[in-house]
Amino acid sequence: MTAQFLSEVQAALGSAAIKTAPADIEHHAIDWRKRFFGKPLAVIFPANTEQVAQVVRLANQHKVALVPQGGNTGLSGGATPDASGTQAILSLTRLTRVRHQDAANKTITVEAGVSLQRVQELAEEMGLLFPLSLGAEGSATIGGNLATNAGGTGVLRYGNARDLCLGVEVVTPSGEIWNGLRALRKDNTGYDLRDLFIGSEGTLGLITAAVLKLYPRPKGVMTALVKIAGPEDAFRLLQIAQSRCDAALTAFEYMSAESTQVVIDHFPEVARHGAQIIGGMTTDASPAAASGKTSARSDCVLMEISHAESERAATALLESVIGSALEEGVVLDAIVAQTLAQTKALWHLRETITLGAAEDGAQVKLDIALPISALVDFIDQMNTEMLSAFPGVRLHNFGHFGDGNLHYNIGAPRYLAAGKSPEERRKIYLGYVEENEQAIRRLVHDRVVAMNGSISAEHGLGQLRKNEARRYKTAIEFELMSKIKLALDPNGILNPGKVL
Ligand code: FAD
Ligand code: 2HG
Ligand code: ZN
Repeated sequence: MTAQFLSEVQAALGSAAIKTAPADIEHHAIDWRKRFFGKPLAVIFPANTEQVAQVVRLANQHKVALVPQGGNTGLSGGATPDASGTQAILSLTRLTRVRHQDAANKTITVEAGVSLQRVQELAEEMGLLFPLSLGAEGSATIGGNLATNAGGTGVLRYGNARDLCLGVEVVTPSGEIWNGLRALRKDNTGYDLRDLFIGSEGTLGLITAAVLKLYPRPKGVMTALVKIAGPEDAFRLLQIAQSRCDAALTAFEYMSAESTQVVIDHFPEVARHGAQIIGGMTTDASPAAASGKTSARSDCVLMEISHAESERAATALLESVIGSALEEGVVLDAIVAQTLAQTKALWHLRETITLGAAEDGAQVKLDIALPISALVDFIDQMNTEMLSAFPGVRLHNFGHFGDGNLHYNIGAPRYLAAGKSPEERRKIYLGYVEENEQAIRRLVHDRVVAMNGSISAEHGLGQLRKNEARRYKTAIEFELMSKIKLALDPNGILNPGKVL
């Protein structure tokens, strides 16, 4: 059955569109974090929407499951097949055409395999802004961004991927093509199918193209890295910034001292740019090390203010926020980026936390959302509870504080690997995480749900949180989701074993 499927796909798409050699497909079979290991039947690379539809029709005929994949940067194992050797990965990365650019309507229509970074560049060439922004934007695709309803660092002002999409083209699980590429900001003509597919993590349809919403480029964008005493001051700073700037506050990212420590440890040259604020530098590059001392580590906030009119206006706003916060004792110190290079360096520090953590070894990854008013209580209570239940663990808590979204990640106790080689350390940390992950997740998620929060703000359920969603979603919510899946994909062809 699977052999017949592959030979028919080959006849339809050509042999270059199918890869089966282990060396060619290995990096498609493992997720970015190297926590899920699949064994795909093949990786199929259709070149256009019609070919995607052909593959899906053949998959239905032969009852072969398809796992959609874009840049494979997802953090929940959604793009990784199971280990049965019967599921085929359907990569959308060859769908890279830019179909339409409409500066007057402020929209761009691109195919699913175009990288997020490319869309940002195209928008810039149009004199506009595509504000979705995340650390993996060089590899992540628009199809993957929409399928996961990605968040990132611009949500505070511009919303998540769903808010930035006006229309989609979708290949349904039965292999039909739905052209929903409407470039409209208002369209109340029945059920919102677009929003059904966005965030469905490849379980309801294959997104093959999308109309994306662009914005005017602000004339002034100013960034500051700010040292704070703890989460409560992050909250107070957010209130000050929002009351003074309203929508001009375009990013507000919190980083606990422990979260930037992995950047200090593994990418000291990146951490150096924020050393004055984050402290703790122990490398030769740091002023503290040069003076023979190690400074105390601090929590911090990366704050961005954008102004439609001018850089001067953005600077004035940022300085007024920092001035008030200093006066009220909310902020201990601040670096305001003076050049584009400094701005990039501060953002690079923030975006390197995930890479630093990966270099450090396994962590328990959490991606929670809470009402912003509950964040401080959550962090305070959770930190105490966590350290008492799992003594010595590292609280790598950071993220999109302004959206109420924290990556409340937990690292294995550092002492476990004291004096060990990096390879041994990674093995030890992985062992700790494997042993304690379920209990840690339960502890955090029980509290999050009790405080009316969400167990996934932006990374999705994939396979990582599938069972947890069952635990926390109400029976009716789960039943409605299952009915939708069954109605659209009765043969269970698309991404089985994910989400539901
Ligand atoms: P993949 O990983 O290939 O797939 C993700 C899911 O979407 C899978 O379920 C897959 O089956 C499905 N899928 C992919 N393409 C399609 C398609 N065309 N049609 C239907 N289904 C499809 N995420 C955030 O939200 N915010 C962040 O700030 C953020 N930062 C990150 C930083 C780093 C360093 C890394 C490694 C990841 C980060 N992520 C973040 C997670 C990830 O980048 C996003 O989830 C991204 O949207 C995934 O895009 P992708 O193309 O890599 O999708
Ligand atoms: C980010 O905000 C990403 O940088 C990744 O969502 C979060 O590493 C993580 O857990
Ligand atoms: Zn994030």
